[in-house]
Amino acid sequence: MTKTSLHAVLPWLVLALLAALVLLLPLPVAAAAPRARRFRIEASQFAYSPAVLRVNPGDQVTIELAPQDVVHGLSIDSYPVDLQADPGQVASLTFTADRPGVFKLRCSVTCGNMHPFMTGKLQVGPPTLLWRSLGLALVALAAALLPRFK
Ligand SMILES: [Cu+2]
Repeated sequence: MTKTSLHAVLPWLVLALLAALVLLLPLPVAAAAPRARRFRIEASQFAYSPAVLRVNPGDQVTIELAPQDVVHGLSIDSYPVDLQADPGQVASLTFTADRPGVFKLRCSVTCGNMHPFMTGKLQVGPPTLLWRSLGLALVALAAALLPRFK
């Protein structure tokens, strides 16, 4: 390999290495001690309030479902959570958030015509996918700018 071709290839190698690092490197997660978290979720046609629950992996999460108008339910994908309550009543349940990721909250009672859109989300741990996509976008930007600096 001549000196000039190495000079041309090297920046791309560095970028490829950076991209691999962004994808594979474990993120420095602040190791928070598991805590007890309690969420009172008010449900009404056709939304939850709050609709987004953020917890750390290992947290003991208690959910209180409090329907405001008609009977509503709440289930969480991949978690053994399924609550139902009448308006004015509260149903609650505690579970351990032992799976990191983002999981959908769904109403498990047909509560009206917009019922399928009654959703929310449980985010367990930091949004690593978001950070990795941002990192990749930066590497792609660097790659796009690279030829200009020759
Ligand atoms: Cu509902």
